Amino acid sequence: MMPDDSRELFQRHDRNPIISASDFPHTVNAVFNPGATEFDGQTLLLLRVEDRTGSSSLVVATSDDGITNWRIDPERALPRQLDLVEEHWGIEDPRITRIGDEYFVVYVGYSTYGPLVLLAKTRDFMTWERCGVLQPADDKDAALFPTTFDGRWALIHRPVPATPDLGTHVWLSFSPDLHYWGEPRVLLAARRGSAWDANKIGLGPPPLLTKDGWLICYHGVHQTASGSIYRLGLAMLDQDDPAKVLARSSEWVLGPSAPYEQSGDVPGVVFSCGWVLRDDGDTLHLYYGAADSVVGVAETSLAKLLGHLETHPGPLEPSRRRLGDP
Ligand code: BMA
Repeated sequence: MMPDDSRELFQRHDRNPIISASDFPHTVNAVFNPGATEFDGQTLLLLRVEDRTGSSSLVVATSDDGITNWRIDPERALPRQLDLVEEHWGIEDPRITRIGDEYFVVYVGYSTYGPLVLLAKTRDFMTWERCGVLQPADDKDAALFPTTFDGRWALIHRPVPATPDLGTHVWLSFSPDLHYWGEPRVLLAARRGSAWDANKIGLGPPPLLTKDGWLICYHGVHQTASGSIYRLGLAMLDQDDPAKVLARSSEWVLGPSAPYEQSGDVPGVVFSCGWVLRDDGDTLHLYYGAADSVVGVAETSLAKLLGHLETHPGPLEPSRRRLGDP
């Protein structure tokens, strides 16, 4: 690992991009936005693989060290099911939550009615049980917590409102049975004005339990004259009450700057659906899609991320104070 800039919280691996379309045995358009977990002593990525028709499926790749020698296993895939309206145009952006010895994969189904949130379960990434729709269209960027809260499961998700001028925000909903979802509320509101996370945000990887609470990584979509910039920032939720936001960083912590993040199908995008905390309890590998084309990995220290949230606190809610107010 060569530090690319020691002032940065995340260090990109010098082997980046670690997986590209050219690593596949057959022709594909792009490989990006993987879910990530540890499985059977290896790092397992569930890659979003976009074929040359334009549709995506989810394919497993594994590595002993989480950085090199990725083995792509097309046999271990969750293929989109063309005959399902919910998956007709593909399946995208999986987030993996391990609960007991099952892996709950929350992913986006590109349905004929728009993108929606789907759940599938597996024990081995070979055989899958599809569990249906968790949130109707338009909704994406969703993940489950690995534990219940007062007997209720919790899902972070990102519906797109009919009035996007008022912002596109991150929501939290609860369920007694992973089937019926309710108690929806805004968890993180998109900031306004010049902020890096103004107007449109969405969850990145699943929440990670730390000594300070649930660590959240989310993306902010910054509009510029030449398109959108997708960057990542941090927030912290209360361990017992995930609806309570304890901290939210004022600054983004990873943004597109490397050549493979700046050129591709969608230049200017870093988009993460998965991270893995290593056995030392501090080394964290963040896997991300770069420019909607390839997969990168960036390393950081969990202690540093928690420290950053303390030293760079942002307002939890937009300020409503007016000039002249006391
Ligand atoms: C989001 C999702 C991601 C994609 C990103 C940038 O809306 O569709 O899959 O990486 O846009 O294009």
